[in-house]
Amino acid sequence: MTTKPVFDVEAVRKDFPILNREVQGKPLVYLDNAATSQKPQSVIDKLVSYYSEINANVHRGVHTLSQEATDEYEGARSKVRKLINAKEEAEIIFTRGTTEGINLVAQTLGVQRVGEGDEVIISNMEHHSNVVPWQVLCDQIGAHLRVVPINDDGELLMDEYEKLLSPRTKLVSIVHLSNALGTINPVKDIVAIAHQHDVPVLLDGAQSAPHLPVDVQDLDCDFYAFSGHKLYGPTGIGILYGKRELLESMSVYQTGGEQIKSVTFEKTIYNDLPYKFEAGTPNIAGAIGLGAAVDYINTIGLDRAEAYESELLQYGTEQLQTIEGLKLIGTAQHKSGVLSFLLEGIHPHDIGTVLDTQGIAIRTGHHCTQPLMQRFQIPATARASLAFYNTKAEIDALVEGIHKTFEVFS
Ligand code: C6P
Repeated sequence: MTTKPVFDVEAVRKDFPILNREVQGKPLVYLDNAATSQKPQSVIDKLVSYYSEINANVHRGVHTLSQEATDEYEGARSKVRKLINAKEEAEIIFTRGTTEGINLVAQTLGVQRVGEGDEVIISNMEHHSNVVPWQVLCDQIGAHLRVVPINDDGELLMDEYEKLLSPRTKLVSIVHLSNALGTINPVKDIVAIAHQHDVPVLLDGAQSAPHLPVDVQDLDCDFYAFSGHKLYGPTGIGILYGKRELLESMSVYQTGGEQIKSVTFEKTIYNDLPYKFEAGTPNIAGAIGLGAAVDYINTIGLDRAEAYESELLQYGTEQLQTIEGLKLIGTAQHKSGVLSFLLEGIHPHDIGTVLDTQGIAIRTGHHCTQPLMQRFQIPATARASLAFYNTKAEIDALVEGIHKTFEVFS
């Protein structure tokens, strides 16, 4: 008989120094992980050791420091490749984050593939970072955005998606895990259906990379973009995965040092992948810190983290549902750790303010998904978002904080 592996959350919490601090005289309850996650000591130490022992520019120097920095930087690329099971390091491009990855694809492949009167498909639950770059592209070219609708639980209407695909469709870009609802979309099916029409698919992995094991070859997506800072790594670093043949066919995004092979005043020959898309001195420390975050995640195991987070989500959902006057927004069958809610008669910003007095950090607002808020005819929600270092006791604190909020406004 095999026993279920126990997830030792108290041991995990010791790896995150910030979780020891107090806010407004109360122990910090950090439930804003979808905005950015906290960093383990190993990532913090890696950043300090990079700057105190190695700091040098990469791919440029023959001196020892530059070579060490290059080895660490390229080592991080390799760790990310393994994490998402890309075929080769050449398919892993360092960016500033999800937003930059999507803009990169829109302004390269998008400009090349999408013509006047063509269509780009997104969904009603996209983050602004997966709306605006496509809107800009469509405006530039005279193309049109098509939007997959969702039901009241916050699930994509897959029949409508299939109906939207036509010979005019040139790209599909869909979020894997919704930051505002927690919905996990059936992205493997979305990709397979688009491919029947020879349409490439970009997946916005900002929220899925930190919470679900991701295998880009299994998903068969053409692009997958995510951010280091939500994956327990530093800010200002992210990843765009792309299939080699597409990346090779794409024009350049930014130009300058690093991304060239040779330059004369008459002609420039661009560098090979992935450097073709990494113009200028990159965020070396950020990439190396992200590599350390991947090492850390591997010690936890994303599959174990996912199982634990889904147990927390179930507990949190049950607890919140017991509160009279609370309405959950985002009740998909297939969900990850996001609890978006409304309290009758209280503006979400006021909920956030009262919870902060209790040391509880949540996000309130439209979560950069205004079209989604319009779909639900609400201005904002209060959102608690979970990570594997959260506990049931913290959910209990949230529930208590919500009761307190009702008291304050009664
Ligand atoms: N969502 C949130 O609180 P950047 O800013 O580039 O790291 O990530 C943008 C982004 C793109 N897609 C999704 C699904 C996201 O959730 C985010 C970031 C944060 O929900 C900040 S708005």
